[in-house]
Amino acid sequence: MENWLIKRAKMSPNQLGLVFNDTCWTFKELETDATQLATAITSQSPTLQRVAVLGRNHADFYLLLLALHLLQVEVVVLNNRLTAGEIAQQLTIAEPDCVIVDPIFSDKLIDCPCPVLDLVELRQITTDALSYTQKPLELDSVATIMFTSGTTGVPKGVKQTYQNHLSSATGSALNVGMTPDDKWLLTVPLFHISGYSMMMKSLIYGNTVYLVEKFNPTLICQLIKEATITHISLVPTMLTALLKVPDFAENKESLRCVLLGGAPLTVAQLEEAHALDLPIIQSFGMTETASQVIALNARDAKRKIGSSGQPLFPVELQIEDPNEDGIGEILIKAPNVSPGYINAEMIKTTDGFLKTGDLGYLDEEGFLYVVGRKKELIISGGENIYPLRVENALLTTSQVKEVAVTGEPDEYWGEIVTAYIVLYPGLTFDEELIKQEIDGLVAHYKQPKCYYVIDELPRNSLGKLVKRQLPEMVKK
Ligand code: S0N
Ligand code: AMP
Ligand code: MG
Ligand code: MG
Ligand code: MG
Repeated sequence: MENWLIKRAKMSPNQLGLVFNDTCWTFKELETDATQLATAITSQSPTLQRVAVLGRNHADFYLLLLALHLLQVEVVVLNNRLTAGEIAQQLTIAEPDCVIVDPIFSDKLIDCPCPVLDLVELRQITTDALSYTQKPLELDSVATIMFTSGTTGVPKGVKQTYQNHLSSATGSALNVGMTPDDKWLLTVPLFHISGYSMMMKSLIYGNTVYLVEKFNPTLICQLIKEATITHISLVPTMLTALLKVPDFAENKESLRCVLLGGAPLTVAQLEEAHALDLPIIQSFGMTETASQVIALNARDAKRKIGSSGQPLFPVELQIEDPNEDGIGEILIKAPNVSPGYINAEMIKTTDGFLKTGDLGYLDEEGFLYVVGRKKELIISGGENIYPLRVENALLTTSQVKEVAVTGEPDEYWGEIVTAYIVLYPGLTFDEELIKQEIDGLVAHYKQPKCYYVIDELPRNSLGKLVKRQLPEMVKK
């Protein structure tokens, strides 16, 4: 089919596509600027198939993503909170032709195994002649690759096709209801599917994106009022922060949809939001499903509090091997589901359902309740953290003889990374020193926010670590 930016610029050239700080772009202007940037990129690097990007929520980065969408290359979207070493590992796995970087992150590419292009310099190149030919867009082609942390500590690159993005956008719109006049506030990172999907949706729906650089609850609250924002996507931690802003209740009148995803929310938090009459849409989704696949609708939001909702129109949902309480692994089949990882096998059932690694049950009306995880994953503020990686980093330090890392409930972050450590004999615990020693090995958000020193790790008769006994050991 036709490229989505080109099609959108033809369909609604004068509609606002992007607002960033005090600057606005119509879809026609987005197309013009993205074409300029695409031309600049190909003038530097003519034959590109896969490009990695490292940037932040900024108009330049948004235009870069649109330029790469025009070029229809595979885009490896890197998380800017990672360390240089973590980024180098992902680049070694993905083997892009080059990395395009926002210069404020240049120091994260010191170990970069491929050529690096500077986004600000590319934006300054002006050329008249188009140096690339626009190809038709094949729905089965890979549009984006986003890394998700793996249980073994090796990150896995999730392939997301154009079909995945299209199905995600249509399924969401059928639930939420969209008009071209809707204004979607983008404050989740563009490098996650939560943020990237909003850019894709905007091309597909023709609505305006208000892009915000930094998650600042007070400023976001003001922007909602000033710009009469209708839609916003949030992870639970962000909602918790917004609910604490004193005048949030007065500023939220224009909101028609507060899309929540990425992590569970407690019923108490949901009730607080409903008490304010916030139009909450609770959802369940993954990088592997190109954003939400299950969502509550506005009508059922209060009646089904605590549920993540029903499968969206293109989506099939099953619970595998339910126990006596109906709880089993959540299985998803949909055109949203990724065709696979670039470097690992994606586990699907023989009839094509993705095994999510999450546990849940369905009520009598088919609404999903997510109750836990089979996979050993910690979700803190919507960021995924696998314990093994943090444990390996801690084991390299001078004090730690043995360690177990878990996620413990936290009102703000949802879960916080907690380390239980056994010290080498004769040492006194020095938290500052540990922090220094792991800095650079794992991103800050993955570092333990809480440490406990214990005499030995709890093990069963076979010598296997029993993590669930850890909190008991330090209970006061
Ligand atoms: C929650 C956020 C905004 C917190 O970041 P903030 O407040 O900007 O922090 P900083 O000022 O940068 O740093 C302050 C200190 O806090 C540490 N830190 C930052 N983030 C975390 C974290 N998550 N956990 C623990 N610590 C954190 C910093 O390290 C710093 O500490 P020091 O000083 O020691 O360095 C931010 O984390 C954030 O943006 N989170 C959201 C991420 C996200 O979007 N996740 C979703 C991923 N999942 C999906 O995309 C699939 C689901 C989905 O598509 C979806 C999800 C949500 C909504 C809609 C959808 C959809 O379906 O469309
Ligand atoms: P990610 O790989 O960052 O896309 O994270 C996907 C994971 O987030 C899922 O596998 C779940 O563990 C978790 N998740 C997303 N939405 C929900 C929800 N509504 N309730 C509970 N967990 C969720
Ligand atoms: Mg994941
Ligand atoms: Mg920050
Ligand atoms: Mg995540």
